[in-house]
Amino acid sequence: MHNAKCTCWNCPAINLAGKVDFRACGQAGAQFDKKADDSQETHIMAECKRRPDLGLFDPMSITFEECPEWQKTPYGYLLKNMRVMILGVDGYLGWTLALWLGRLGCQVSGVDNYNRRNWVKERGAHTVIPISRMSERLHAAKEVLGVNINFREIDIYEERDKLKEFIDEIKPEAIVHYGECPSAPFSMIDVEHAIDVQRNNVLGTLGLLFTMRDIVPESSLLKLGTMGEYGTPLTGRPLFEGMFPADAVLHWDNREWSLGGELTPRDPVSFYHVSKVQDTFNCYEASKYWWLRSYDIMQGVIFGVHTEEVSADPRLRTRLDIDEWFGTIINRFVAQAVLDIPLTLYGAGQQIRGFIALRDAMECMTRLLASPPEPGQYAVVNQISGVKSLRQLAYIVAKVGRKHFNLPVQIQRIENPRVEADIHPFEALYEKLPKQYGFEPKVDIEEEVRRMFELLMKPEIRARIEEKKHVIIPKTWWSGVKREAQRIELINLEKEIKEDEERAKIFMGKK
Ligand code: USQ
Repeated sequence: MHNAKCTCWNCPAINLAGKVDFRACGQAGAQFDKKADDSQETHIMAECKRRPDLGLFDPMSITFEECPEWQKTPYGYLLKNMRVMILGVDGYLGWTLALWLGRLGCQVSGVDNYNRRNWVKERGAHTVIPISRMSERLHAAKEVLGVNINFREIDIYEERDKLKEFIDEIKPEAIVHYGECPSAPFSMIDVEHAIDVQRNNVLGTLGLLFTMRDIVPESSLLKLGTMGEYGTPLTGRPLFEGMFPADAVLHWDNREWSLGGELTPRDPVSFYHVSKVQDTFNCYEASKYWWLRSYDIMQGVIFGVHTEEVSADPRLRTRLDIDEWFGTIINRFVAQAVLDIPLTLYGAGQQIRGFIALRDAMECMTRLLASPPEPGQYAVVNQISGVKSLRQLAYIVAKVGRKHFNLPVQIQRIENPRVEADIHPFEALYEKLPKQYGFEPKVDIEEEVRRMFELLMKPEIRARIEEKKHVIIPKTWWSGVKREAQRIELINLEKEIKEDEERAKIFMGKK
C-alpha cells in the first residue's frame, strides 16, 4: 500500500493548529508536559480529533497502517467515512467522483451553482448524455448505490459566506475543487467571457483558500490544474511535475545556480489556462503563508463515459459535451464519427497532449485523497496516463468506428482557430502517480472509445448529437474573429498512419 507508512503528520484528523505553534518548531513544544527522558528535544505535538483518548502525542509515531481510523481499500489506506467536499459536484468529473467516493464509504458533500449547465445552455449546446435535475440525481444515487450526497447550491465566488457556513458545518477532511470553468475556447469568446472565467476561477479559489485557513487548515485541498499551464516549450524542455527536480541547474554567463524546488515556467495557451496559472500561485503562496496542504493536479485532456457507478443506471450518468467550447477532443471525435462528420484536426493536427480516461482520473484522485500532503506542502502531480498526438487519437477513433461499428469514419484538417504550436516536441513527466501513489492506468483507450461509440450510437443519444450538429465546427477564434473554420484537406488515412507513427516517435523523444 503506497501510504501505509504515512503518519498522523499527514492526517487531517490531527489537530496541530491552535495547540502548537508548529511553525516555530520547537519553541511551543516546550509548553507541553513531555516525558522526562526526551525533555532535551523539542517536539511538535498533536491531538487526534477522531481519537481524543490518545491525548497529546508525537504525530510521527503512528502510521496509517497502525491506526484503526485508516482502512484498506484498493487505492491505499483511506480514512474511515472520510468527509470529502466536492466543489463543482454537478459537473462531468464532480458527479463521477461523488458516486465513486460514496461507494468507497466516504461521507460526500457537494457544492454547485449550475454554472456549467448555464454556460453550455448559453452557447446553444447541451450535454448529449441527458442528465436530470440535481434532486433526481441525488435520489437515484441513494436508491441505486446507497450513496448519500449532502448537496448545497452555492456560488463559491459570489456566496462566500454561504460556502463558509457549509464548510464549518461539514468540517471536510478534504476538499476537491472542480468548481471552475474548464474551457479554453469559452474564455476566448470575448471580453465578457474572459473576465467571467477568470473571476469565477481565480477569485473563487482565492476566497476558498482564505476560508480553509480560517476553518479547516488541516484539510487537504485537491485543486484541479491543467497540463496546459506548461504549454509546449519549443526547446523540448521536459514538463516537470510543477517544480524543477533537485538536480536541475541553470547555466548562464559562465555561472550556475540550482533550480531545484522552484516552480517551472508556465506558458498557458488561453485566458482559461492563465486562470489556472494564477490559481497555482495562489495555492502555492497560501500553503506557504498558512501551512495549508494542497495538491495541484495538472490533469491532461480527459475522455470517456464510464465508471462502474455512472454506468449503473441511466439516471446516474455523468454529462458529456461535444460542442466546440466544452467538448474535449476524444469525446468530440466520437460524436463526430457517429454523425459522419470527418474528425476535425485543428491545423497540422500534430499537437501532442497527455490524456487520461475518466475512470483512471477517479482512481488518481482517490489515491491522492489517501495520501494527504504534509502541513504547508504544495505538491504537484501531472495526472495523465499516456501521451499521444492528435492524429494518433483520430486514427484510434477512426479505427474503432470502422472496425466495430461499420462507420465510414474520415479525418479532416481544418484551420486552427487557436494560437498554439501545432508541430512541437513534447516530453511530459508523469512519474509521481505511478511511483509514489501506486497508480497504474486501467483503461485501454480503444476499449473506452468502443464504449463511447456504443453509448453515443443509441438512437436517443445520436438524436441529441444531431440536434446540436451546428455547434461542432469551431467558430471561436483566438483572434476574436467569428467565422467557421474551413477545411484544409481530407486525410488519406492509410498513407498518413504509417508516416505519423515515425513522426510521433521522434517528437516524443523516443528516437
Ligand atoms: N483540437 C482539435 N480538434 C478539435 C478539438 C480540439 O484538433 O475538434 C485540439 C486543440 O487545438 C488542442 C487539443 O486538441 O490542441 C486539445 O483540445 P481540447 O479542446 O480537447 O482540450 P483543451 O482546450 O486543451 O482543454 C481541455 C479541457 C481543460 C483541460 C485541458 C487539459 O477542456 O479543462 O485543462 O484539456 S490540457 O489540454 O492538457 O491542458
